[in-house]
Amino acid sequence: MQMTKTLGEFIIDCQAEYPEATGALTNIFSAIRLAAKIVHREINKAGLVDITGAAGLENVQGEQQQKLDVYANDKFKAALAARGDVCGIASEEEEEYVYFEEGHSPDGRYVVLMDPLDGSSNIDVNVSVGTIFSIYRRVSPVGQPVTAEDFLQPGDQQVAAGYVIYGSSTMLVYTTGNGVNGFTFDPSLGVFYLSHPNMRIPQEGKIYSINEGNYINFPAGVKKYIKYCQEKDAATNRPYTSRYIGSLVSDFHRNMIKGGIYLYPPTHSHPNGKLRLLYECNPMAFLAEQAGGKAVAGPDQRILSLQPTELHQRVPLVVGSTTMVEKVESFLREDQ
Ligand code: AHM
Ligand code: MG
Repeated sequence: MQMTKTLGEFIIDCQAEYPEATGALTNIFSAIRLAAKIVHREINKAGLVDITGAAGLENVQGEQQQKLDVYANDKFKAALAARGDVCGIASEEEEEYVYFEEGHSPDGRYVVLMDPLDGSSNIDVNVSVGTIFSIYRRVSPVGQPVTAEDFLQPGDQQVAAGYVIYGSSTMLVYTTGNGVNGFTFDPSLGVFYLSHPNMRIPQEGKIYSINEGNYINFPAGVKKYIKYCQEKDAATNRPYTSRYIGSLVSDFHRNMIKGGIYLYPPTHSHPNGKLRLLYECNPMAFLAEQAGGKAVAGPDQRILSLQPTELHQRVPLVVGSTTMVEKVESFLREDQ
């Protein structure tokens, strides 16, 4: 495929379709794009950390090394604070939400929620990780400090969401509620190119992704679904293939392209599931729906309709190809 349109050009083209647009979202995407490039650069030399100094130590330049998830958090936070359009952020790396004080962006109309480096335990073994982000219009008055309500909005209020996958190549995939588009980074030029226009998740897939080590504690409906995936049935193309990277962004990205399902059900150690509603499940659910897929926390519990109550709230997640998600729902319903 010929790659001609850059992310910057694409965003400007989209903005031109909305004469009332103020350019705020364009600025926010510029910040995300910049931080993604910086994190990409750092991740790509992560293997050198033993040579240049591990986290908490000084590297050969005498600089303090940071853990990469803290590093990513700092870079995304700084990039977003530097634009006048974001008044606060919430992050997996921050206990409380962060208000961008006077001198930064108190007049911004948007808040950003993020997991700056999801799947970061994979870094040590050279496996793909990602950044997940979610953007809302604030509901409190502009010019005032942000409030918890600005962050605790249901996912169907998201203005935009996306992820960056730092994989065999780095990609940025996002939606503003008008389909999903993917951009691949050319590191030699420092530019993201539109490589995956109008991404659609196949209605039906044959990949299932779940941490089967937790099998004993799964709800009965999930156990039945796993057995269903493993049964032989030519008509439905079973048995399915099991693929689990343990990095939500990577598992989701593969399933979106090939068709498949990702599940993180309640477990013994995580009775509400492990993943966070606000900056993991909601953005992925928005992307899934925009690509023609589905995301639920349980039978008939659409992720995007859930009313959040806490910043770091966890919920079960079933996301991916619509037919597969509906099959899981039907198994779970039988056991209600
Ligand atoms: P993290 O945000 O602490 O990295 O945790 C989220 C990650 C997801 O990327 C991944 O799908 C999941 O945790 C894997 O969990 P587990 O190791 O329990 O299967
Ligand atoms: Mg995470």
